[in-house]
Amino acid sequence: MREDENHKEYLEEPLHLLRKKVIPKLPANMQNNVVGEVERLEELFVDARPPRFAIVGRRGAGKSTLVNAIFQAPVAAIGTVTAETEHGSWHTYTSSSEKAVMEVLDTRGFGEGDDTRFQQTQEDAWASALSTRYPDAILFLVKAKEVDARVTEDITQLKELREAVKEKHDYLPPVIGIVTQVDELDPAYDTDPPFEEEKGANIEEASAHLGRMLKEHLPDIARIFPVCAYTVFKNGEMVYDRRWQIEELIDFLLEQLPESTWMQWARITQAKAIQTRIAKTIGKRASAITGGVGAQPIPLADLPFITGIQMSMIAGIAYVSGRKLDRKTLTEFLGALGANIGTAFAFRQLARSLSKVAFPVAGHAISGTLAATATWGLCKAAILYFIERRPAHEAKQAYSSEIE
Ligand SMILES: Nc1nc2c(ncn2[C@@H]2O[C@H](COP(=O)(O)OP(=O)(O)OP(=O)(O)O)[C@@H](O)[C@H]2O)c(=O)[nH]1
Ligand SMILES: [Mg+2]
Repeated sequence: MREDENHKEYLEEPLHLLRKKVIPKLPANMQNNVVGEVERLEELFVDARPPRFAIVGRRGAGKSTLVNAIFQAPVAAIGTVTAETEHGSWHTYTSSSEKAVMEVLDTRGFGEGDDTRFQQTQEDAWASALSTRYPDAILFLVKAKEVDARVTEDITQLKELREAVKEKHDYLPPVIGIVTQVDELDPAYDTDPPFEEEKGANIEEASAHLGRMLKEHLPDIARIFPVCAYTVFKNGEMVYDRRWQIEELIDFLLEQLPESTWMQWARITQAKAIQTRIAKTIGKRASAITGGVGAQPIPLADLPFITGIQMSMIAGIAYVSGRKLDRKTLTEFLGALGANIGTAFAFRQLARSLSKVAFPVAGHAISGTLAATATWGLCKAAILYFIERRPAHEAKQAYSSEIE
């Protein structure tokens, strides 16, 4: 797949080259620090995979609606990842542009007891659904108007699912309780967020109630979120938006997810705050690497490897913003900064020719401080350009003022 090849070329290879060519030459006492930072960037870039959730809740609880609200688009599950079982199977959700992917363990029949039409018991079904993968987190959805109806029975099943994950994968997924459809609570005339006053009080009461029930059985419950996920789409466009607390939920989920899923999460949610947060994380790590490598003067011959890390940082930030990983994306940005990138056509050549452009410094070597400063300046410029979608001259200005 083209996208995968580019992932290797732009995000993985520069780190690999640095490990192979530059790190072995560093003094032993510095190697550990730099390797540590490289590993942290590799977790984001090399181990990247889609986030996985178990979304559990009764029929009509609002599971599909929540997924749409997170994607800000009407997404349909396409295919199943593993063989469909009677109670649970993994579905892949993709945005229409197929730019972002999320995997969801759909637990049909949840809260409906053992249905005699099914051959498998709930436990067997989970065991087979969990044979290949596990959810990073479990979202437990309950309708606001039903928080006190038979929830205890559902919590028992929820615990079983969590234990099954623990048993099979030695991982105890965090559970987030989500009170859905809060707009349906009284008073009915108050239909538009932000829900305050009387409605706000009723929402708080419903959340507190679910919180108490859950804590009784799951003392380590991560958090309770009341949300409204209601949206209307026409021809793929959102024409009505009643979402409330979804951004807060998305933000909180980032912290529950492993870093290997962060880049996908940023693309799925298209939330600028999240994209910026992840871009800064990438930038800090890239700066630490380039600065660490250059704690003593960087020989000219090693400059392309430093530039390679900077380019992969820029590519990573562009990717997080929803852009493609390709040469066009990078050259567009470099052009905006006024870099003449000549005739280089492959990524590696690009780094080589850019190392002359990016550090127009006299002499035979540049310092690590300068390398780190330049990296951070490039990070700021890339955030402005790709995430904030500011014009080229503003990005250039941000870079210049950082290195002056
Ligand atoms: N007013 C309001 N309606 C909602 C909200 N979320 C979902 N709904 C409605 O509730 C109904 C059920 O929502 P779904 O998202 O289909 O529920 P589900 O859990 O996926 O249901 P199943 O797939 O059948 O198990 C739909 O008519 C939604 O439009 C909400 O926050 N507010
Ligand atoms: Mg559904």
